[in-house]
Amino acid sequence: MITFLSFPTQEVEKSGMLNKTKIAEGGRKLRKNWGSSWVVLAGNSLVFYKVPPTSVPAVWGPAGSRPESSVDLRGAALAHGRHLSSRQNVLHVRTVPGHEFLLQSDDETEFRAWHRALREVIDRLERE
Ligand code: I3S
Repeated sequence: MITFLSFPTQEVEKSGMLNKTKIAEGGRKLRKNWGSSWVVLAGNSLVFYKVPPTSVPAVWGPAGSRPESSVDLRGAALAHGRHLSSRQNVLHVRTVPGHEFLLQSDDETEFRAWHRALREVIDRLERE
């Protein structure tokens, strides 16, 4: 929880609504269960909230709300997920502990922006 408390001081690279499903946990394949989340990319993490914030500008999750989950992007692999889903505009993220998930947006511009932002953060973390 201490980690979460420090998040709001970090610069948010990108946030927005995305469809998400986890497809593996610690290397073990999971059945897909697509759902939408408010996603925040900041520091070395991708943080997921159940619902978007109500404040403007909308950046972090709702005031005082806890994230649903978060992932550490250090050492993560990012790829297009076209071979893993019939949906359009899917990204595949695999973390070092072997957790894998898909992120999807029906909006292609938004998908490209997420792809670019995630690529930049993962590459930066690799150089640190
Ligand atoms: O890659 P899959 O396993 O065929 O993914 C689809 C299934 O998970 C399906 O659920 P059930 O097989 O449990 O009924 C989901 O409803 C689909 O959304 C999954 O495919 P997409 O292509 O949407 O990721």
